[in-house]
Amino acid sequence: MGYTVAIVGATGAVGRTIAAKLEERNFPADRVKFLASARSAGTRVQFRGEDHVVEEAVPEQFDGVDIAFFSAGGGVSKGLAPEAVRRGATVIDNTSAFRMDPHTPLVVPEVNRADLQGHSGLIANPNCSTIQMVCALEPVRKKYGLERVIVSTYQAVSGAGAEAIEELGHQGADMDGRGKSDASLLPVKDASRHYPVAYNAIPQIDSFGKDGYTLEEWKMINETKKILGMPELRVSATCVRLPVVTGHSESVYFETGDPAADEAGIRAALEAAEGVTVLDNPADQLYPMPLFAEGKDDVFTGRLRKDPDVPGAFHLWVVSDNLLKGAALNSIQIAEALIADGAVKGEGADGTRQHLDGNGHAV
Ligand code: A2P
Ligand code: 11C
Repeated sequence: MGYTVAIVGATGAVGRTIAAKLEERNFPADRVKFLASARSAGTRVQFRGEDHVVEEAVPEQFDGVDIAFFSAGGGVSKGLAPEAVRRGATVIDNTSAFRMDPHTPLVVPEVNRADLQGHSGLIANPNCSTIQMVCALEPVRKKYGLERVIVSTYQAVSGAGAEAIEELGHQGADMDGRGKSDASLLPVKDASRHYPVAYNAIPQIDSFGKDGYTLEEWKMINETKKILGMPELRVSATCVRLPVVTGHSESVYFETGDPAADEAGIRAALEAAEGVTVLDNPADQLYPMPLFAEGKDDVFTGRLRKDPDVPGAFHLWVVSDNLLKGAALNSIQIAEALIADGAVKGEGADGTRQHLDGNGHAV
């Protein structure tokens, strides 16, 4: 018997990608519920060749749901994810709501799958820019160690949702309006100033803290330490939004602490890593670019070179589709790992499943 799955935020950039990926990967779902806000209840989405009606995400929707993918913003997750868990669902949350909660595993399966063990129904999917970076760093860490990371990102607008993709489209259509186009969304929807992203680079993703870092930068710092299980790791980030639709790029400087580490060894570690592709041939102008990573599952790495001054330190260019490995794909891989490990909540060894309604009664 397959699973009953819910997608919360099914009309959004990530939610739609989750549905497409579930279909492509033949995910063992008997039924998929498409949930969003009351605004889009009644609209339709296509899945497995059929029309499905979008319904409002309310607690009762989770009765009988085995696996729920949340991607509708932190506020929705904070309100509804615990409800879904209480009713017996295993929640994979793509927002930042629970990521740093010490009781919530924050998982990239290729890196820290073991952290899924003993979960209590809620698993957090990391931030997109963090995921692709740790996929590239973990093989290096395993082989040579890791002491310090300094990253600058070049992030696509789809990270800010479907509306941001639309806004870039309007801005980009108007060549003469360069820099003057209407902007109402970036860098942060409810901020007092907005800037066009077309023909621009905005060094602000999410709000600023008092320390001058943005929340996106802190996500990269804190999530990286948690996923790698290295609270002592020195990490710093500068996050920038570019007029790219999909695919985040990152310039990653890392210090292994091992003066014997060399380019060939790092390249071999990356080449052997699951989900990582090395595309690195400067003589042939081969390196990763977001336009060509879009729609692909892997994390692409290239431009590997030794730091000229610091022994055991390197620079690497890392690109991945932020809606796939950065969000939908990683979430589905978490679900697949849970299924493979028999760790979907409420599932007995005999394949039976237990769900409760809002009153704690079996359904
Ligand atoms: P809706 O289409 O009804 O607004 P994106 O990240 O691309 O902007 O998408 C956000 C997703 O989160 C959309 O599917 C959106 O649905 C959904 N969403 C936003 N607010 C809520 C809410 N209060 N309850 C449930 N879903 C929500
Ligand atoms: C962006 N990385 O590209 C952000 C989106 O999962 O915490 C981050 C949302 C999240 O805008």
